[in-house]
Amino acid sequence: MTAHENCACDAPGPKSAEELLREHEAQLGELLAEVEEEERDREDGGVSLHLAGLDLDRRDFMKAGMAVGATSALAGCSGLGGGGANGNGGGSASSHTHVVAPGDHDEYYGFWSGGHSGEIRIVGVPSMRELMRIPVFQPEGARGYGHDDQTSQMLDEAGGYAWGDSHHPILSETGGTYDGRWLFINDKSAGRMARIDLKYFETDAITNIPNMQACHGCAVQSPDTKYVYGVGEFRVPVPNDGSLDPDDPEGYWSTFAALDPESMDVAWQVRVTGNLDNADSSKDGKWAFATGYNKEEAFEIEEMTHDDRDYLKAFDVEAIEAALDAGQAEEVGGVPVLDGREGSPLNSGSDPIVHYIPVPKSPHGCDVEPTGTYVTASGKLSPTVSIIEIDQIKEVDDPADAVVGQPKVGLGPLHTTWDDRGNAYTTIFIDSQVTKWNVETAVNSPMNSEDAVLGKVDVHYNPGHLQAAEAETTSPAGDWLVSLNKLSKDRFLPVGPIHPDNDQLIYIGEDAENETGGMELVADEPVYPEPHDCVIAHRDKVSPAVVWDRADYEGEKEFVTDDTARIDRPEDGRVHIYATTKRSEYLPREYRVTEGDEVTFTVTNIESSRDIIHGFAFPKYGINLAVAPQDTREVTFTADEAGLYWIYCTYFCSALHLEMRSRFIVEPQQ
Ligand code: K7E
Ligand code: CUA
Repeated sequence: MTAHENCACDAPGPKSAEELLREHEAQLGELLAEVEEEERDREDGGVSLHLAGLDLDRRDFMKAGMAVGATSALAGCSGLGGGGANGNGGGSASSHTHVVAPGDHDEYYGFWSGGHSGEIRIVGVPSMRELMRIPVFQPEGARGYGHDDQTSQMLDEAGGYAWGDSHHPILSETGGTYDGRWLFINDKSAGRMARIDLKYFETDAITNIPNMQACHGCAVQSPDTKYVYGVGEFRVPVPNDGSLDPDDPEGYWSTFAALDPESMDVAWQVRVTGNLDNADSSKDGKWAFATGYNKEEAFEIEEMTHDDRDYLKAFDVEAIEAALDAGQAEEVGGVPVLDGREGSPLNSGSDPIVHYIPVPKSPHGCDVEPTGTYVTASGKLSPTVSIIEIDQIKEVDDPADAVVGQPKVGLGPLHTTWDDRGNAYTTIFIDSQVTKWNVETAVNSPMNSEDAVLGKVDVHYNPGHLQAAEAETTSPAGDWLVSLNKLSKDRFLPVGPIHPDNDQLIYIGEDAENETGGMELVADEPVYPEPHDCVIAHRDKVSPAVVWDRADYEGEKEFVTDDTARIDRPEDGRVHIYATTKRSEYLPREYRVTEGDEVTFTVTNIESSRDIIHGFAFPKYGINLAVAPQDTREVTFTADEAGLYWIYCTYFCSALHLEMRSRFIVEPQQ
């Protein structure tokens, strides 16, 4: 089959949804038959499924997904049906309880990305209870994020956008395991990377990465987090100021960025051929990997998905550092950039900085397994996962020879995670399943065979990422796995046309010779759109403070006490109010300023009792501070309109919480 043979996009005129669906059903049926046929003919795994170029909207695509279920005899799967033909889906009760009794704690912290809600969510695993949300790329009222001077300035300096699109939360590591210090998160809606301080569970830095739009993949350098990697997905003209011909692909860049985790400054960037997608680090830190699509460097979907192969890019970190030391970087947008495109001088010698390893088309997931021997790339338009032996990358003459296994796992493999017994778990988007397979078996069996597959479990529906407990470390826990499913369809009470996603908890602690390989679906969890990925750490590895340590902001902000609460007027037109909060009053009790004054509030919560938070809401200026015990927040505004305004407490802190309010009086100018 040629790439365009089944492409509906060539058809003239708009079609009805029904026509498109019928057409797509027929195409999928043909494709499935063809995959079976090609598999017999070919040993190299170069199966191409031309799905992306189909001119279908999302809903039609999903309906077409059901057609895959209907033709499942061909693919050997049970598709999207509620209960599932393999008897593991739907409403079956589980023998593995995930219920955490009232007052008991979960064993794991889960850190979820919030997708276009721009946030991070903390979820207890295995209860799947949402414990907290951490706003990252957007202002948020409950935590006063983007309301006080410090966080609003941070958001402004990072571009001042009202939202973000967070996909890949990554925990910092020491010695190859989570150290509980930081969480990093990309922003696909801009070229941004943020850091969350896990002492206070707050965003404390956001970097706007130059020469990049759509920072997608995110990884830390194992084992000790010397770098945080941010991966530019979209190719964009550099400089992007209208001076370049937008129709000339030559002027477009996609870059791989390494940030210093302490300063969050960009340490270096590498420019590549094609674009980039997901990323991971080798366990010894010597390699960073990124999948990519569109090596065609095209602007439109049909051309982007034209070729049978795309690349897994392997970045040789030592070679990159040597090239930087040798002064071979060009400064662009204020950061050093190395040219890592195919055939560039830095890639032509014996020590290329980027190795281009061909894998079946449009690889998406990029995951290094726990022993660090292999990195996998999942071809989202191929039914296989490619296994690359990391030590072979420098040894082989033909980069393709570094691919040492290619198990056939199902239609639309996206992401892979790991247990502690040498098994991999891959989400299968089109089949709506998770496939369990053994890594060594896959390496030792023929390419494109199902020999390594241990079982499949239906998920509901169309999974993106999945993540097992401790799976990014060198010793995964091997008990719980979460499948982050894009669609929930009929799984919950309907809530209007925009549905929640469905995160499903799967027990993977026991291997079994049954259809699921022992995987057991345990719980559904509706989630607000749209998490992409999560990372799950044992609770022993995370130890947040429950009350602020004022030493952490000494010298930056004054810790106000009832004795030092005051109203200063350092100069004409400037008022600085130092206030305390406690149950159930603000001190000073009221504030008088003059119209036009620039006012700064420094507000300390002088309580030291756990979980006694006071709000400081000033609706007139769109302000709500959340001041935790022993914390101090500052906010500055101009009192530009005479009148009386109530400041009130937004956290229900005591029986007299409603009375906890103060008058802010703006007197007219004389
Ligand atoms: Cu597959 Cu952004 Cu990792 Cu979504 S990405 S699923
Ligand atoms: Cu303080 Cu309510």
